[in-house]
Amino acid sequence: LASCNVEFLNQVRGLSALNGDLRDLPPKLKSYVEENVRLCQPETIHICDGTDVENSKLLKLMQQQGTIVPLPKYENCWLARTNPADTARVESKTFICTDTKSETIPSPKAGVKGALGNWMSPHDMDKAINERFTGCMRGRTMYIVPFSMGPVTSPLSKIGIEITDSPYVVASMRIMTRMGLPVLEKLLKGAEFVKCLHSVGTPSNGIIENPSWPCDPERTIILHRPKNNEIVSYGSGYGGNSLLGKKCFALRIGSTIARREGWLAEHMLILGITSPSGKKRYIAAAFPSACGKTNLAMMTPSLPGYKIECVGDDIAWMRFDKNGVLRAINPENGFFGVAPGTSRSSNPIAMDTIFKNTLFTNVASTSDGGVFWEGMEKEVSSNMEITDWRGNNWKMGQSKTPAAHPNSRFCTPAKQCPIIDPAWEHPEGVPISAILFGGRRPAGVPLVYEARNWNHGVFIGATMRSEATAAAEHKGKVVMHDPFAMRPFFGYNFGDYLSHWLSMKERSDNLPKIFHVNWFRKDANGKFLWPGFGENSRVLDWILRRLDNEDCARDTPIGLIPKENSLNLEGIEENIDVKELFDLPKQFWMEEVDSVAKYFDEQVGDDLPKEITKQLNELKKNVQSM
Ligand code: GTP
Ligand code: SPV
Ligand code: MN
Repeated sequence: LASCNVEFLNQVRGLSALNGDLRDLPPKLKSYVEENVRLCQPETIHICDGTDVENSKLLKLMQQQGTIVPLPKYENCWLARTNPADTARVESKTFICTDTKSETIPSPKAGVKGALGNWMSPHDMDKAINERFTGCMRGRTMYIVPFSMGPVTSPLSKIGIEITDSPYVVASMRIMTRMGLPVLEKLLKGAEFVKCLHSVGTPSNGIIENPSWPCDPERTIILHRPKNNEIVSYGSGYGGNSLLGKKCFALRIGSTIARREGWLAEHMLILGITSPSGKKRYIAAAFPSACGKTNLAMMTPSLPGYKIECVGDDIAWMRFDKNGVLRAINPENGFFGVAPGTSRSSNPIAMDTIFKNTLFTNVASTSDGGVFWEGMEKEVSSNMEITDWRGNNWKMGQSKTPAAHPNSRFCTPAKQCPIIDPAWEHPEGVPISAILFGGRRPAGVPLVYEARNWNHGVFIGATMRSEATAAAEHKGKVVMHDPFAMRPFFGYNFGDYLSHWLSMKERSDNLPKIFHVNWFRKDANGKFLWPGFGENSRVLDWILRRLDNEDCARDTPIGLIPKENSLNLEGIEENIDVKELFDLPKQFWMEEVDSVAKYFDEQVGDDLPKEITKQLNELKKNVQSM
């Protein structure tokens, strides 16, 4: 098979009959496929059309292979249990390849490990690919997945081709992107595409320990070559490592395209909010992984008269239109959401979305054919038998390990969301009035504050920090710097990224206002000071009033916070310690400024735009005079 080529496969194995005809592919796509058939040497090829028939076949195949089991309690729902070594993104094995290192990352200070991405030379990337991909699909089917990020008809959308040997990836891409024939048609008309090559791999000793979830954790690698609009991912079948439209394309390659074309590709939810007076606005918000985007995007407001509608929960592509209005599309077609913590009380809208046509990964299962995870304790009867994410018996209140993996997820079609925004697929995108930054800050950072202007807002995004979560391989709850919630997703040098954000100011007289929020501040006993979830509508209410220029803010050293009694707390059940929620401890902020200064100095150095240094000096001066 070493010498196999597309024509050969096509003719000898009757692949055109199997699914699609390779000879009909547009020339560029055909040569991309041929090249990778030669490299990966698959047994067969399958061009995905995205139809129900195709999907059913794939689901059946995955059941036979043991990759998924049905969840008969619901309609068309499935559970995949991964190899326990393949449960989250692997940031340390993720690289951007450019001719020079400085295109990818700022130079960290001597002796300091860079924390703003990993660079690889073109030579090393080619080597890494050849070492891993040569013959890696022997005995397997190679799926050709044409997909669109964004509605197929939107001028803001972009096309990708994912070549993969994982039916799980195909089924997931069908949910997360627009996949199949309409995209092929667009390609036939000459559309460009981002090249995405993926294999779950085979360990170098040839032994696949867990045949229902093949992977190669030791050699896993996620590579991006922005110059060629090219992504190559090996060894993992999980989430952001393998569904290449998501973080790899929409954020890492996306941000490099956005920089070239003058727009923004961001790790942000998009929501529509209608106030009691009937005025509707859209807000985009960047929180790091597992810090509340899906929950805010689908929030059920506790404040009477408010309505939230969801455009997207993870990624926003935004550009200023000719009138200077920032317009955003959600490039995705589904939600790949964190399961634990999702419940009728925290996120009823998600619960009303996910129990049909959903692929669950690494959640626990119940003896009546349903799912279970931490947070669902009140939603299963106590005599239910539970099997944990690893497939072992699990007893509520007795087992020491969690039933569901902390990064277990649901993969579900966005259109099923009962509050999906009527404009969520509008080709021109929705107009953004405010941008929120936020993270998990157990101490010192108030519930909400407003940037004084665009540059200050960019500074606030640049100085974001958050506790580590289970979405990647970081251990413990250490507070990490995570600028713009993009630290794992920058496609190019963070200093240049900041300049790009600062330059947006020239594109509009009508810039969105920028805010910082923190739902996660804790009291001395480690209890959250703010109830969060639906109560976050009270913060959005204040933000909307600020957009209407209501005089409800007062200046502080760090920005504008609500004037006394201006945050609407009417009818809230919990006792809220407003004073502590908005307290600005001088010692904390002195340390914060030092930590940010050290981070910029060690990690960004000369690549830090002067304006950001200016903002930092200003903050320092303000904090010293506290
Ligand atoms: P990614 O999909 O990884 O990008 O995560 P995300 O930003 O969409 O986070 P998500 O909304 O899934 O929330 C992650 C976790 O934070 C869940 O366990 C939620 O229950 C919890 N969470 C979300 N919002 C709040 C909140 O307002 N308060 C508190 N205390 N927890 C929250
Ligand atoms: C995140 O980690 O921010 C996610 C999940 O949204 S993944 O698709 O794995 O990146
Ligand atoms: Mn995310």
